[in-house]
Amino acid sequence: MTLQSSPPGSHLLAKSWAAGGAEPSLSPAQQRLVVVSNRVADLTAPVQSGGLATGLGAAINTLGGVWFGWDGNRDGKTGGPLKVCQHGPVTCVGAPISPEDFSAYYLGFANSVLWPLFHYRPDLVDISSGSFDGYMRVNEVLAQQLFPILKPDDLIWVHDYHLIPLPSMLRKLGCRQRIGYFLHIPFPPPELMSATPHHGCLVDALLNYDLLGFQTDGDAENFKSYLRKHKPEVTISQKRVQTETRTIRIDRFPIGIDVTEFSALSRQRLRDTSLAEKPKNATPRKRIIGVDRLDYSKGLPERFRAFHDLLQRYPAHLRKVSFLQIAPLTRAEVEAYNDIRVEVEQLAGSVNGHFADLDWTPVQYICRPIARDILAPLMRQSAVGFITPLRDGMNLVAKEYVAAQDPDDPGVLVLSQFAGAAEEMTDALIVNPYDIESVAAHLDRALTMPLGERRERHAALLRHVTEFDAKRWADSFLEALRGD
Ligand code: GDG
Repeated sequence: MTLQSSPPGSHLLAKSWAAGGAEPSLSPAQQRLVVVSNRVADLTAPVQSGGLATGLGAAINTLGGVWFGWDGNRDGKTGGPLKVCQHGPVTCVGAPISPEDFSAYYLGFANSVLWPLFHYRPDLVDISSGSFDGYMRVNEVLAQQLFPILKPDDLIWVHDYHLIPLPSMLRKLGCRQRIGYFLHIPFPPPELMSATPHHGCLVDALLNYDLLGFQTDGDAENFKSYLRKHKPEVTISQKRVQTETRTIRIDRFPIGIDVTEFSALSRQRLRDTSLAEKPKNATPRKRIIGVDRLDYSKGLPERFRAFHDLLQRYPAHLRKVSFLQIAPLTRAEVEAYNDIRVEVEQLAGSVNGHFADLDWTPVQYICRPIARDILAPLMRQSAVGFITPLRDGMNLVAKEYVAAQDPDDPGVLVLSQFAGAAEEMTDALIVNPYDIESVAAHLDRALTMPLGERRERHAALLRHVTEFDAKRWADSFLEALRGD
């Protein structure tokens, strides 16, 4: 999910209660929101990163509620004592997971099977024995630990691919509350879904939810196509699926960002002068910026190749442009992530080796997280936001780049057609990331676009990002979950 600057879960250690012990004192609000995600968001962080924390933060702070998930530590005992911490009206509850279960559930089935398959990369799937069992076991224990905390009127909102089987386990325990699910990543077409081990069991589990939310219409359609092909017993209409026992609502809820917060952050002065300072007498250079977790789904090698092609075929940009790619490491224990790291480092080095001069380094590649209050002004200063994933559920960075721009002199967003965001952000320059020459041509167009066209495109994008922001995402999901 979204990246956090402090170790997730580290704030949960304030108090603990034994599993199965007395119920902790929770907010007295009538209908509480219970959010369940792989990790509990750090509600103590002064500025939350990403739409999940900001969107849900607003909703959960208004309704009051519980945020339940893994406590973020890797040396726990699955099923051991929960860690509880109160932040205003929100009770954060962290569950421990043992190193073996973490390996099977998180590194194994979630991130070596589901993540690559759902991002259309069956070639990167690594099915190790026991990973599915570990995935199911962790979901089962989480359900057992969550169930005693629930109140009859709770609204339960489960997030992402780590927790697909959770509702069937909760239902078995007797949970009758309304449960909604939001998938942050793409839902693949039926041919790929059916390549997922135990796909029938996973989809049966999804049919225990009351609401299934996807990022795009395409994802919701893929899910329904799978049902048409593999579950002929269910009745499917535009926004509903009827099983023998349940009516499930299906819809798209494109996630958004907190535009006001990010825009304000982008207007702050850069405090990291090493990134802001230009050498004396330097020619003014336009900056192209990319910000992504270092993940093979983000299309980084293709992006570096396109930048190389730009310099090769459009020499007018030589010495006048630089490309800053920020790509903090994630999931480093998964082999495919090491491979992509090596490849990206080689490509960054090769562009610089080819084109750099004593006073010009065309590529700046930073493989560590950069603080959010530096990231936002950097985006504002950049002439091009270069966001070209090979596949992405939504892509919040595309929305952050738009929010960060000066409306009087905005930069241009170059966006992959395979990001969920492309379904809505049609005023960006939409590119096919595999077509290197065409991406380079679009970069050239972005760098030379007249001010009038930049303003027009940006105004349309900003209107959209502002209307469909993080709060609207959370409010519309919860409204649908309540059945309003
Ligand atoms: C998943 C889906 C979907 C990145 N580097 C730094 C940093 N970030 C922040 C960005 C942005 C967030 O992390 C990344 O969000 P994305 O949406 O781009 O991507 P995923 O992490 O893959 O998220 C995705 C999302 O869930 C939400 O539903 O859009 O499709 O894959 O907020 O700014 N933040 C800081 N330093 C960094 O170096 N501070």
